[in-house]
Amino acid sequence: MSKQNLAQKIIAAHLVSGEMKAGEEIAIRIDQTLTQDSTGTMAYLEFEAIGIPRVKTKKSVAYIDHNMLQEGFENADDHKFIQTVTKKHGIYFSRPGNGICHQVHLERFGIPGQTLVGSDSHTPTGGGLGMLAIGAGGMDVAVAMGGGAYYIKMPKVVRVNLVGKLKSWVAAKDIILEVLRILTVKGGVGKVIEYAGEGIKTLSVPERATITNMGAELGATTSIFPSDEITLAFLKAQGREDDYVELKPDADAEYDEELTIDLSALVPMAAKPHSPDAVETVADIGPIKVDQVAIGSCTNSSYMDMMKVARILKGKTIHEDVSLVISPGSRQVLGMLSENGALADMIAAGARILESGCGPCIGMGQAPKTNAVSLRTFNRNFEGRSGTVSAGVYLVSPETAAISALTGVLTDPRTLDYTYEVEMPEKFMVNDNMVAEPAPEGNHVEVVRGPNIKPFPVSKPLAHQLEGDALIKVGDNITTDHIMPSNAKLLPFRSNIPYLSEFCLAPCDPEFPRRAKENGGGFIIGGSNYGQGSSREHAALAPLYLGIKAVIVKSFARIHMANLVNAGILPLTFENEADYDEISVGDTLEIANVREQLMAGDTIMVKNHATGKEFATKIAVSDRQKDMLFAGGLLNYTRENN
Ligand code: MIC
Ligand code: SF4
Repeated sequence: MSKQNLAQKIIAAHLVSGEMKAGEEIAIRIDQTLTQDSTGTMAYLEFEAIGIPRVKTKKSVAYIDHNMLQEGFENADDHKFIQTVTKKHGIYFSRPGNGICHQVHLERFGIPGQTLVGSDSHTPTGGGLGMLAIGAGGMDVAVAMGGGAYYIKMPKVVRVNLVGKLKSWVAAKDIILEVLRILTVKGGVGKVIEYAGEGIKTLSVPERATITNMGAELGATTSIFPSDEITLAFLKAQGREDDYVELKPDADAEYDEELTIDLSALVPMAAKPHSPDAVETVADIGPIKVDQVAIGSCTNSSYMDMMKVARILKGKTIHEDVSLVISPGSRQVLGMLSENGALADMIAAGARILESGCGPCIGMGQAPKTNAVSLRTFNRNFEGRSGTVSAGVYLVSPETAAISALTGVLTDPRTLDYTYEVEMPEKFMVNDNMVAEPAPEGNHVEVVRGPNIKPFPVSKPLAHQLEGDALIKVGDNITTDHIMPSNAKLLPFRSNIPYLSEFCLAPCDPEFPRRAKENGGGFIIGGSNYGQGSSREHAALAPLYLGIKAVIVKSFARIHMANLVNAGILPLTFENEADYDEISVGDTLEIANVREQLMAGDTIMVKNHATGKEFATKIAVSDRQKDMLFAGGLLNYTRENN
């Protein structure tokens, strides 16, 4: 078939079943998987439960990058479990300190044209290399590791046409912030964002990866760049030129939507608190006083980003009211900075250097002060995610972050009186000695399970009737950071759902977990784009543990909806959004003959006993997902069908 865009080409080459018609469920073969530690523990427990002895992918890698503080034994227990379970089952293990999963995967393992699913929403970083890289819940990754297909709705494909060239001190981050400004945090749902146009030739692979990484904030299925001579140069510098394949859309490829961005017209931008799409130019926001600057994360921690930061800081001292923390994305980056002296420039300027990991991005330390303004080069600025509820986080480029750390106020880097270009190194510092290979034969490896490793909750087959109270009613754009908060105190408990469930939806209503338990479960009511953000399946497993039977909202974010189905919880959307207004917390809701209703179609009628009215909801799931709901989730379904 000609006229295919790049996303369609890769999907077609991996298609297992389904029709490539937008909105239809398709199954694709998965070449690679990745996990990180905070979702990985659960993913490997699930992989064990499936009972397949050895992964069937071309390459699966487990990273340790999120839970790094080791305040108690819990994180270390998780690390040891992941290290041993991966050794046994054929998975590579990137040891703590080796770097952030997406950065290291891009450097060392990603291959153009291959498919990757990862138990982290920023897996699309691999799209910077021309991979079809998709974030998913841990159970989906476990199934993919076992050789099972990955199911998605065939996405629409949006062509983002880049023309022109960025001006000095305007960054790749400003491009994706502009896309977010235009499309918003819901604008990418059900879509792949494919970059094209002559402007892409001006962007290196790490810059492309910044853009595909933060495509997650659009709610997109993934984002992708072609694989071209720039990709080859990057792979060559990583000593991996053999992994290169050229990939581009057909000349006459068709797209569902198009958008053009003139790079030469862009200026430095910032996403204001508390949403990645609340974007304005740095100049328009003005010189607000800054308390903290954090540079790093899977969005902006490449060698090239860090070199720009070091150049800006060189010979200067950070403002006395600013705390500057820097976490280079990988050991490769940190090693190169330390070898060429850039690290010394950062330290001399007063930067606090953190280990290569997610760190403050997921609230693992460095919570800012009360009412702080924190500038971060990260991808999410949801309320409270920094660890300080009253803090306002602004998402900016490394260039804007570095100059603002010096001036103490939000500053446009174009005010610098010099320019600086970082050349792509001819050779990166390559050393894979912190990636442990799996055992050739896993049978003899003992999996170490410390006391922090708890079994995951098992759901029951779908009942005939669902009845319970509306336990909570929340508004639009509720994130998984609301549903299942993550911070330095909670992240160590990612394999302990009973404990985590006590904090479920607590940022919206601290009484929710108690109410859910006292009522023996019930319903969650929400607005649009419910569950945006992280891929953490804990945002479905904790509600499952609390007895949630269905979540009724105006619309869902993609990964969270899949996770609810995987957990056996009904994801329902109001047919008529006005019905949302008619429900109050405490109303008793009933779904009679739910199995029959589900069997019959996509409308599920819900009775509200408080108002006496019945209202219609929709369930946008495939037949396969219906079977999963009948079985009580993906694991039960997989066991039944093996
Ligand atoms: C995030 O950025 O929110 C995380 C932490 O990386 C999550 C994964 C998790 O919750 O463990 C994500 O993006 O999927
Ligand atoms: Fe880690 Fe932050 Fe990236 Fe999530 S977004 S993978 S927490 S660096």
